[in-house]
Amino acid sequence: MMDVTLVDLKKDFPILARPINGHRLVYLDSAATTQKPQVVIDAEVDFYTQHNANVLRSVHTLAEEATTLFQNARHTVATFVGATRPEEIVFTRGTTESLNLVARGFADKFLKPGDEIVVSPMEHHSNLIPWQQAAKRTGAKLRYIELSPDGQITLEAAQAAIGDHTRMVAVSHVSNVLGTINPVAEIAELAHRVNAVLVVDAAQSVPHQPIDVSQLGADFLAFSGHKMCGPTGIGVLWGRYPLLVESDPVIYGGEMITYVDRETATWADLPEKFEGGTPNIAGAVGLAAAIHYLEGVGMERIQSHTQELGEMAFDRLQAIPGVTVYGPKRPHSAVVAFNVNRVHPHDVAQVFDSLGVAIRAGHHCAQPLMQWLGVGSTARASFYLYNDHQDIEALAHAIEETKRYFRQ
Ligand code: 7TS
Repeated sequence: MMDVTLVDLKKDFPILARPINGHRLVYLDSAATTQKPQVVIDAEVDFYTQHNANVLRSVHTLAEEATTLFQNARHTVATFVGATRPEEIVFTRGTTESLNLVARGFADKFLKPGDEIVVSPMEHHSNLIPWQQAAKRTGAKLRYIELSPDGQITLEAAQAAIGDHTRMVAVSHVSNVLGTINPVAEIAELAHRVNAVLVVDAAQSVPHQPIDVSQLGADFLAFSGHKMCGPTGIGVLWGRYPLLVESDPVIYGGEMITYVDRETATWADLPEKFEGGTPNIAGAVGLAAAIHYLEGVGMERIQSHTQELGEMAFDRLQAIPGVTVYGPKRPHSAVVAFNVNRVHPHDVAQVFDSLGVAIRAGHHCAQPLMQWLGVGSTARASFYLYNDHQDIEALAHAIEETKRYFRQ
């Protein structure tokens, strides 16, 4: 473990030293993408300056070095999430591509007319539209787990939605809007009781907490490198080995075959079957560097730090008159969605930006959730390991300034 307090970590992220509009940058948009520590930037630069070559193809020295680095990155990811074998790790562009891969490669083959896919209204569009489309293609039906008034999935609600016709359940581990932490292990039990397959969108959980796929009970798990200090354009699909073996490839081309003749082709073993074309090699190397960095800090420490920030921000904002905060009070992850009464969230974000405070405003790619909340959009502050209590004060100050600006 690194001998640093989490507050000192700001130094590891060069961009955080950049002033924005004459102010210290207070970066509160990590749920959209996290900043990158110097070690991750260096790992990518080192790859391109010292080892760059395509992977799994040529026998020259650089090609072998690049292949070793790429496969080492796969091992790093496998160990990080507790996969039983590295072949269970498929590199993708991100969570979105991972979930689409399951929908096309597995669900299309597995689902029959009348089968049910269970989702929740809090899903990011990435974990909803692929299932809407899979339902259209296969004749399956979508069924929703209804949320509790504060935006949680209760076991009773999950039980009411998961039944004899359920073949797949697709839920997020942590909501990117409400900050809800869903009871995935219990949902897994309900799904498995009826022989359904559980797909977990872990885009907002893998960056924040230790994950062991064998304990979580998921059958597929999707996440993105860029939300955990890694580069953009690299993500992961983990799947149980037999389910991946059963799944069809969805990208056809180079390096995903064993034999091709004029009419037919046969598929390579896992995971190459799913990785047609040249992969994001430098991205995988950068993701491995990010994982080593996070492990150096300690995932338990990151979890307690970012959850504390989320809960503290929730309480702080809820105490400000004229502010509405969404989602459960406890437990609450590192994401806090809110509205300032009678001020459009985009205007809120604009005032914040003038103060150097970066937040997101909009529907957060969760329009059915906005419909459930009865709002068009919200502002959202989200935290990561480099944020601290001062950043929450800056958030609260920016809200007061917004109210002053709009004369409330
Ligand atoms: N699922 C969840 C829960 C997410 O938060 C996101 C991205 C995705 C899937 C998609 O990830 P991608 O890497 O494939 O884009 N969420 C956000 C967000 O909240 N603001 O910007 C992106």
